[in-house]
Amino acid sequence: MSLAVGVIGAGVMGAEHARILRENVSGAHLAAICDADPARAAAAGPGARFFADPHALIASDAVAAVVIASPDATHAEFTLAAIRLGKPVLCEKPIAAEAAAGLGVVEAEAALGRRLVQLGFMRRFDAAYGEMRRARQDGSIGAIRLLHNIHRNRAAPGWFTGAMALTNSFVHEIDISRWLLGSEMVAAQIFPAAGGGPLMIVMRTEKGEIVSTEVNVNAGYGYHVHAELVGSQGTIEMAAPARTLCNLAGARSFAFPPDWIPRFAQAYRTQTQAWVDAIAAGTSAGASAWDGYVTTVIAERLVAALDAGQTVEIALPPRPALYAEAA
Ligand code: ISE
Repeated sequence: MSLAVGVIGAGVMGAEHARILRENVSGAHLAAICDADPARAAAAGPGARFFADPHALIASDAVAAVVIASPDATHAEFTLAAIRLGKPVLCEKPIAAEAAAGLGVVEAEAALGRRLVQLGFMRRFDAAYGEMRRARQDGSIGAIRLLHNIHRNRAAPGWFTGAMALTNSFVHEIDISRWLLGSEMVAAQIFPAAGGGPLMIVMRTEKGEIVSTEVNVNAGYGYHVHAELVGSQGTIEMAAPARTLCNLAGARSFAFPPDWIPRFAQAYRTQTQAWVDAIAAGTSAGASAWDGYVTTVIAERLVAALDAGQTVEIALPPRPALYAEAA
């Protein structure tokens, strides 16, 4: 039986989720779509049932599972509504705009005793990150010492506030670094460059690994994500983010994509398929609500530390048994 999915939000990510459900996923279909703008919703979900009210979509009998791709501040509210109705959710990151709201989601799911929430940390489904994680697991580059991350966006949209470089962008590196290393972060320090950005963040893990990240939301030239894992015997890093090279006018070059969708197209598709398959199998996949909460706690602590430049110690509440396995 095909899973009837309702998508909340028809902006850049909502439209992409709707397209993936219509074109790239087996075992599920786009049943409903919700957006404040009916024309935008119709363009993203031709033939899907339109809802103006997200809560009506979540409650509808025509919807068995929900993708949340609305503005960050609404994620926790809609996820909680789905948990109350026992409906599985694929929620775009972050889990919430504030850590306290993220904890509310974790507590609701832990009280239910069953994982219904998958966080949209799609990088876990990216082939390059997967190879890097396997290199750590099989010990091929020796003991892991460092991880260097680069996260550059071409240009931040007008509505992107300063704190969102941490709460909306850097949460990806928090999650992927925990997942790559299999370690929890225990301390972090942030250094804004002159003028307020780019940001340089250094984190330390419980095992003493160091994670450096440049977050640059206005890099100018394109979308560019890079990572290099440094071990005691060697390193493993991402290759150029391109399938082809162009030889022209005395130079060899490749193009950077304008945003994250082309770079992570395969990861988004694999993520959605894993979500659908896990629902059918009664299991769970990808990042959990707990993983989402942890990233939001760290991002929030760093927002508070931005001006002070102090080292932030990271303290988390006990991990509920539901999330016993490591990230
Ligand atoms: C955006 O919301 C995403 O999730 C992208 O993957 C990320 O690279 C970008 O910085 C975020 O703003």
